[in-house]
Amino acid sequence: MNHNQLEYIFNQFKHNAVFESVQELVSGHINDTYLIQTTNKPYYILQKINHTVFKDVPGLVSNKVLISQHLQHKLKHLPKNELFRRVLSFISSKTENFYFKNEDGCYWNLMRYIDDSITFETVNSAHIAYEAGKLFGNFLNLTSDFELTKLTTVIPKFHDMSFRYSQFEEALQKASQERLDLAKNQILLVQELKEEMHILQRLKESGDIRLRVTHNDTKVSNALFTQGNKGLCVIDTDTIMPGIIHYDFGDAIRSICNTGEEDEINLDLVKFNVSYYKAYAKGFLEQIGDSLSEIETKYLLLGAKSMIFIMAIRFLTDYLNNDIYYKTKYLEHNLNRSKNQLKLLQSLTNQEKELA
Ligand code: GN1
Ligand code: MG
Repeated sequence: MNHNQLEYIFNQFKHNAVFESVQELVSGHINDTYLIQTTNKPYYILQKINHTVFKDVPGLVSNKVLISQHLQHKLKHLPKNELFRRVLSFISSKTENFYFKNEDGCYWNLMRYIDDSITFETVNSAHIAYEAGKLFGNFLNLTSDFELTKLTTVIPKFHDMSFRYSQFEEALQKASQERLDLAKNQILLVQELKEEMHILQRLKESGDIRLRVTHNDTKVSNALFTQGNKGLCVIDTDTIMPGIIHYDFGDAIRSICNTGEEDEINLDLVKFNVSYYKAYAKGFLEQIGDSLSEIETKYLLLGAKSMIFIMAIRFLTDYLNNDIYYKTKYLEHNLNRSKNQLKLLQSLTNQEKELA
């Protein structure tokens, strides 16, 4: 996409800003994200939504906007400027939708950029882990009274373990011998863990664990912090859907407690940090603990294990399928991501007694 095309798309939204320049932000695995710099602040984030992955983009955008409006309403006592920093705000397009559909069939959406904030790919202090716990816990708390039926299920069975496991088994049937050989150890590990990793799935299906509004992509890079390292805003609300609280607790732990990055290939650097787990859990439970049922609380740790596992099998499955889902930069990228997650899971399991 060149500057002129991006400027054109930016100007299909209702704002009074003058486009100055654009910079691609390369962090997500799915969508394309651009920072639009304008002659005056605020700047904006323009996003092209991957409609191969997200089949119902209007539904996705509707979820994001409804949740933002809900949060804005809850926080309406805050000064406007502060509110803009704490909640994502989406800009309507000139066609009155919160997205713009280009002639090529691609969907775009625009939001205000929250400047003067920082993000982390890996966490470097228990304080950040604690702040992230408070931030995501508060997000779930504030959205807990949002009516689930208003949400579109943007990716059916997104964190459904039985579904992900069956996709893995299907990939095993179709994969090339070369990839099967290279992934041999990871495949065996996944198969060994199958039973334990279905426990939460069954509790969800039986209704013992209830459905709530969940974010479903609570990796720490989806949390903005202030320059003073305070939790500020939850971003990337693409995958908000009904789910169990363990998904969000677990996915945050998956990224916060990994001493290495998700793409780290030196597995000696990938360990599970117990003190960050405790700090995250403290912040999280301070915000939402009172409204959790006994069974929800009891299984939080298994939630962390299950989310690490689900990401390990999703990366592994994509590797076996010849990398058709996630953006990859080199041939064994997905396999290495999967090894990383499995190493993290093993490290957690080795330290499980300290976490109970
Ligand atoms: C994808 O694109 P991004 O980074 O927001 C994925 C998440 C994974 C994540 C792993 C729709 O999110 O489920 O946890 O990569 N999103 C989708 O980093 O598949
Ligand atoms: Mg995401």
